[in-house]
Amino acid sequence: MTRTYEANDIQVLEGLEAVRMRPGMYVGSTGPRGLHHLLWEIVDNAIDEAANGYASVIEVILHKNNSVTVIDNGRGIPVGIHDTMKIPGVQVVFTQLHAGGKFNTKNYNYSGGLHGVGASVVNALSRWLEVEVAVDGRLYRQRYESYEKDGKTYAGRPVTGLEELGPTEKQGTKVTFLPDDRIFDDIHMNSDVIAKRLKELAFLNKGIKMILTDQRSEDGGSKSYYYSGGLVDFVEYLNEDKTPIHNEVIYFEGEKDGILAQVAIQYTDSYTESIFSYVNNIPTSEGGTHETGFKAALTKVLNEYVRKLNLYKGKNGGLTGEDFREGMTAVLSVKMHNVQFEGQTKTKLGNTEARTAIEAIVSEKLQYYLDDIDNQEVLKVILEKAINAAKVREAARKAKEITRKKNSLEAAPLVGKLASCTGRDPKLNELFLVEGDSAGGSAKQGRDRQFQAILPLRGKPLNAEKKRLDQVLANEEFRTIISALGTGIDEDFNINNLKYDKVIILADADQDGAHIRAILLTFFFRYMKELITDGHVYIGMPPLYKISKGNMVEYAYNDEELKTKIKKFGKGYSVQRYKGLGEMNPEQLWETTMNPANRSIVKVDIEDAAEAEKLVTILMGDKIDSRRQYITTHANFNKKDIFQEMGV
Ligand code: TTJ
Repeated sequence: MTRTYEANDIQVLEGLEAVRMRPGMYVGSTGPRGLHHLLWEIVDNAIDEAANGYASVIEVILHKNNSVTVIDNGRGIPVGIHDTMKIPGVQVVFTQLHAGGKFNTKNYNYSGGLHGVGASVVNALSRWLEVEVAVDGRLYRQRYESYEKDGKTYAGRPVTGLEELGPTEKQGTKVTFLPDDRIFDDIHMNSDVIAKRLKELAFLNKGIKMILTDQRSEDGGSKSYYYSGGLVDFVEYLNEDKTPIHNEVIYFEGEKDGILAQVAIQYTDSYTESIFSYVNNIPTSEGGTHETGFKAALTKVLNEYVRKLNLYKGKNGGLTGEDFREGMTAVLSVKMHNVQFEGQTKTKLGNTEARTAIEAIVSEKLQYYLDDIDNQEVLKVILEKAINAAKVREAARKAKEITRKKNSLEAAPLVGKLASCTGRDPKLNELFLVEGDSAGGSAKQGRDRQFQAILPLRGKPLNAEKKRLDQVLANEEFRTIISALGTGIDEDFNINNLKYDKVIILADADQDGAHIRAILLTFFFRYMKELITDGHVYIGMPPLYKISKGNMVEYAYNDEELKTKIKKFGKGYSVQRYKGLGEMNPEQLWETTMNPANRSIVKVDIEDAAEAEKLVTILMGDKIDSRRQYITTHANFNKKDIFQEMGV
């Protein structure tokens, strides 16, 4: 037996004047939020009709006099006489407080806005409201008004009966109301706010066309929103300016214990997570039990793959939830009854049953999706991204631990390799990061110890294909650099504690040297950005050639210079090509590379942080093509020198 929804199904609890006495209790406030709540309340009803498959178009019209119309093409509110009330169903809907569709499993009704109060509250807080219902080829209309008479307040009183206007081709419900300026501070609704919400509703309810017409605007134009892909379109929209790492948006939906969940996910190459969650189309910005369930399932399912495929051998067991959510954009839309909202702004779902239901749905459906032979590539990129996140996190944690122990570190043997300077004014001091122990030794001997400190970096650990930052951070050399600089890193970074005005990277002019420079710069970019933006980082430029004739010695820093100098020397010269810093004795190193009077150093300056990030990503990324591309397009002459032999 199919059950139809009739006038009798509308439950009746009580009457209306109370709403005008305490409007805040029903719509939150008499400010803009409360005002717009009137509209959401009406729109929710139309959305329900559409969500049940009976309406496909919802139109909102903002009129010049600040009245608002909402139209749907659904079945129409019942016009039949209610059994106990003895008035038309539509009149019950607009005049009886808490009247609404009775809950049963046949007629889903998740309506309920923030306060779940219904159309009668809108009527009570309006100067007038008119409803037109087109049903079974007949058009009906009723008008309600709120007014004062003989010192008494009348709220949302019918001023006409339910009139039958005649035949119609149409079907659906049309409600127009004028918010009461005796209640609300300002009755002018904001078209942008409404457009944003209608768009959101169109994303959340696929296939429903939402139209907004603002007759108050100059062009009086209409905007419309329609997304056949629903949440999938939503996620694609959210990721519009990002770079997805898999093409297809992951989508699944499910139901458990009367709780429905729809989920859309796509990962991008970014490092942030953005989860947008909704309950009954209401944004839950503070999250809540449904989000907790979603996250728990995601972590559990993905960790199972990591374990099964034996992909990660982290010290502290599996990957964390955050690892799996790095770069994730997700929309979670839940439909359920008896919602309880909590939190500061009442935008946090409190129902405990939502956590278990959503966790069960997501566990099952996500695993099903990722087991699919067609989705193995998606699975792979997600796991790779998460494992990388875990490694970076682990390394960053280690590095931070070190800086936290900064004081003990300064005296510790770690810095033993550092030959510090005697001068105590950081503004005059320089720190040379020198590739290799032998060059480091020469630099120590050749330097001016008053203001020049030397930190030799052992070439090997840095050279050995340690491209990835997480591995780099775990490196002892970096811990030494961090404590030598004194600044701390990442969020603990404080430029005021910098012990050197210039940090000069001194590496060979070969591929290994270029690699070390890139790794160091990347490290600074990512964890000590200000060090670069404040102009403290330099690249030292050792000469490439030594030209001598008798006791005349000159140095050339590039091929051009070599040609000029050779010309100058005439016949009988000899040229030595330096293969590395280590070939220079301390005096030569001082003369050519360290002495401020002769040396040429290049300041590393990247204008904006965004570009710097890009540089880091490209330099550290695996995409050889984009690395080459980047360096060709962006590197100026000096920077080209820096990167010339990075192996790209
Ligand atoms: C009730 O049962 C019979 C078929 O229609 C059901 C119903 O109430 N549908 C409905 C209500 N469609 N649209 C509405 C509605 C639309 C607006 C704009 C405002 C309100 C209060 C209800």
